[in-house]
Amino acid sequence: MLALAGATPASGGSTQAPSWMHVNADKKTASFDILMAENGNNGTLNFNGYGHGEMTIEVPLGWKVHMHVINKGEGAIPHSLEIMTPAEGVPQQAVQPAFPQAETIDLVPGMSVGKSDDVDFVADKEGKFWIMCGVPNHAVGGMWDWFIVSKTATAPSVTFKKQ
Ligand SMILES: [Cu+2]
Repeated sequence: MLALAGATPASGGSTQAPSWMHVNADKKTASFDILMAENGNNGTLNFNGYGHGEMTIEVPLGWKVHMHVINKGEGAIPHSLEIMTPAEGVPQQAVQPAFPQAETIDLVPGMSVGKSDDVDFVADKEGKFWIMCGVPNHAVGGMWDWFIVSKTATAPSVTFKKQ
């Protein structure tokens, strides 16, 4: 059972450098603090408050990506995070990550409330990817956002689109 996902990332949205993004241009490293279930948005199925593709994180091709991922726990259920290659629809649960190591621990059962993990990978292929929760039915429920690796971007950025 697949759910339809938005076909394109946020465009015409508001591009920002949020406080939870840290950039080291010399080391070509982009760091992001990701709070899973940060608040009640989308029934708590969100990353930093965003789901259903409302948030787009973009990094330049070849940069190192560090994500400090915490289950903030609004809703008091487990969550996880992975970067995946978009498919026809959002998958029911975790699939093979798009980049080696681009996944948290407890990918399918989810990390319990308060648990954190560090995800490190190299954004070594261009394209549009999804940030999604691997816990069954969460991505289908909207717990997914965009992750773009761009050959033309010169710095990391985050774009928000309210739907
Ligand atoms: Cu989840």
